[in-house]
Formats: sequence, C-alpha cells, structure tokens
Amino acid sequence: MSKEAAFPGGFLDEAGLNRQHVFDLDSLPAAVLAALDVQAGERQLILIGHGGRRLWERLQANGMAGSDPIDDYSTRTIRQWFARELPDHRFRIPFPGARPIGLQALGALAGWHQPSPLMIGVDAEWGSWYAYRAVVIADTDFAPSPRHVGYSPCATCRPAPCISTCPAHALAGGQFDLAACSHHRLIPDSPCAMGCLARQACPAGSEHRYDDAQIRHSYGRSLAVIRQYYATEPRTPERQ
Ligand code: B12
Repeated sequence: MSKEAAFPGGFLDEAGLNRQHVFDLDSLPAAVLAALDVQAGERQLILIGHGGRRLWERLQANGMAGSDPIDDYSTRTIRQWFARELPDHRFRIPFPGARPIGLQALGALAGWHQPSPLMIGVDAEWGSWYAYRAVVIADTDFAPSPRHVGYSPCATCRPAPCISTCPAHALAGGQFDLAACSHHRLIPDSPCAMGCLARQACPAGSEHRYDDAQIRHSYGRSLAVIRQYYATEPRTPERQ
C-alpha cells in the first residue's frame, strides 16, 4: 500500500462508525504511545468514533448482543471491515479493551475534542453527540488524516443553557463537579438517572441528538458504574 491509497472508510460510515482519523504512530506523543505497547511492523493508529444516530440505528437492525452491545458491534464491524477491505493487513484493537487509553486526548489530537462545561467533548458539527468507539493499531500506510479544524461552540454560547439547566448545579462552579452530578443521579426518581438534562439543553449539534432509547441505554450503563462505585467505596457522593 502506498501513502496515496485512499482510506476505505465507506463501509465504516455506513455502519455508523462515521468518524475516522489516521495517525502515524511515530507522530504521536510518548505519553500516548506508552499506553499502546507498539510492536514491530505496526505503523498507524486509526481512531474510530460515531457521531449522531446512525450507529444506534444499525445496531438495532443487527440486533443487540453481548454484555456491551455497542462495543461488540464496533469490534465486529471493524473485523469485517479489515476482512473485506484490507485482507492483507495485520491489526489489533486495543480499545475496546482492558487497558485504559485516553480517548479524549486522542480526540484532541484529531481535532474532534473541544472542552465543554459537561466534560464531554463537543464540536461545532456534532455537539456532544459523538463518542469514541475503537482504537485500531495496524501495519497500514495510509496518508495521515489532517487535523480537523474545529472550534468550540461553547466559547460564544452565553448564557450557557447547560450550566443553568443542571438541577445538581454541577456545572456552576467553573469546573465540572462529578460528585454533585453523581449524587443527583442517585436520588430516588432523579430526572438525571437515565439522561442528562444539561447535555440535552446544549444547542450545539442538537439535530444529532441520540434517540431516547440510546440515551437510556448509555446513561443506564454509566449509572450502574456510579452505583457500583458508591456501593464499594467508603464515601458519600457529596464528599469524594
Ligand atoms: C471514567 C469515565 C467515566 C466516569 C467519570 C469519572 C471521571 N472522573 O472521569 C463515569 C462513569 C462517571 C463516566 C460517565 C460518562 N461518560 Co465517561 N468515560 C470515562 C473514561 C472510561 C475514562 C476517563 C478518564 O478518567 N480518563 C483518564 C484521564 C487521565 O484522562 P483524561 O483524558 O486526561 O481526562 C479526561 C476525562 O477524565 C474527562 N473527565 C473528567 N471528569 C469527567 C466527568 C465525566 C462525567 C466525563 C464524561 C468526563 C470527565 O475530562 C478529562 C479531560 O479531557 C472515558 C473513556 C476513556 N478511555 O478515555 C469515558 C468518556 C470520557 N465518557 C464518555 C461519556 C459519553 C460518558 C457519559 C456521557 C456516558 C453516558 N451516556 O452516560 C457519562 C457522563 C454522564 C455523567 N455525568 O455521569 C465519553 C465522552 C465522549 C466525548 N464526546 O468526549 C468517553 C470519552 C468514552 C467514549 N467511549 O467516548 N465516564
């Protein structure tokens, strides 16, 4: 493969894995490489994300399966993509996986991540309605993707409806208060348990807002993590 080979992203786009960025491994900062355990012959990192609703639509059409249906679908789709488009190439998928990888840091290098009061990255096109689905390390030799030139929609958003909408006032102090957010999500009949009112108030990319079932699915998962955290740690949500 030469550097001129076009990146065959159409299959991924169609599957809802519609954000892709190719990095040469030797262009990445040492701190990022340290988490990747790069092996001889590996040349590139392909960051794969989803933006908007298509991933969930395709997942529904394929059937939800496994303990983490979105991760399972993403991994399965990437394996199919390599088999179909890049059969002569070696690859591995460190994320989803056991070892932590700083996905927002990679997103910042790709130009996808703009910081927001919510701590979820936003960008002008997708708003906060995107996430990182896979990190692939491969022996490919595509032209590296140019850094996406984005801007922060938060910079000019005044008054910021996310800050005033949050019933837990978790965004009010100029720094996201995860403890206040978590506490409010855990109270009985919390309006924040299965979705984030502040995120839904954000005007950026609102046409890409996930459908209600996807929001319930994802927030149900993070709520379970928060429940588990406070069930096993000797602390209260107010003081961590
Ligand atoms: C741990 C974690 C959580 C913890 C937060 C604990 C914490 N203090 O970070 C919990 C379980 C609460 C959580 C929840 C959610 N998370 Co989360 N989470 C992660 C995870 C696995 C690691 C983040 C981390 O600690 N990195 C280590 C530090 C050293 O890395 P860092 O880049 O320097 O730190 C960044 C993050 O920590 C972030 N951050 C700090 N505090 C908080 C708090 C929250 C709530 C979030 C979301 C991020 C965040 O900001 C830092 C600077 O960019 C990442 C995936 C990853 N591997 O990166 C996803 C990630 C940050 N989460 C994500 C999402 C979408 C969510 C949820 C909205 C999911 C959902 N639908 O419920 C919720 C947020 C709702 C809420 N308020 O509870 C996305 C954000 C996508 C984006 N557009 O940026 C990520 C990148 C996962 C992904 N696959 O895309 N999350």
